[in-house]
Amino acid sequence: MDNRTFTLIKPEAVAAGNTGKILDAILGAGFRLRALKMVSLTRNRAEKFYAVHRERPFYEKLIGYMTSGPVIAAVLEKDNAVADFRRLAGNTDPARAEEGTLRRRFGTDTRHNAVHASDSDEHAREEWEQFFTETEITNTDYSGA
Ligand code: FUP
Repeated sequence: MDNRTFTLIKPEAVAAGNTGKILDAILGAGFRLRALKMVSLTRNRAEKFYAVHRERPFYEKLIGYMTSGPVIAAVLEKDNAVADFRRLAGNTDPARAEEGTLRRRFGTDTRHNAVHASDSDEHAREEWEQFFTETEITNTDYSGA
């Protein structure tokens, strides 16, 4: 399905009280929320989520960070969801992200960069399936959020 993507609001953004502002920006950009939950990742779950980065030098610190506090997981829907949400998220490094992007507004450095943004339809599905069952993802059409 090419109109859905997956995001995590990362621990520093949740801890700083920016969850509401980030969700507001996401909704304001035209995304609909299809599923939402707060989760404290175990090491096992974080390792599975970031398995593709296992050999990278930043991996251990990334896992430590992503298990340091609760995250907010969400399935987002919009035409062209994956690409449009990556644009809204901005560059991996908040200092290089465009003005107005979520990472520029709420991130502090490349690890503490406020949000995850799936990089393909296939990965988006693999990622949301780690957080939501099919029945937890709503298909109902409704106005507003
Ligand atoms: P992105 O797709 O923009 O999230 O970027 P990557 O897939 O390259 O990186 C995934 C996550 O790894 C980033 F969100 C944060 C972390 N990371 C680091 O901690 N250090 C780095 O140098 C690069 C990435």
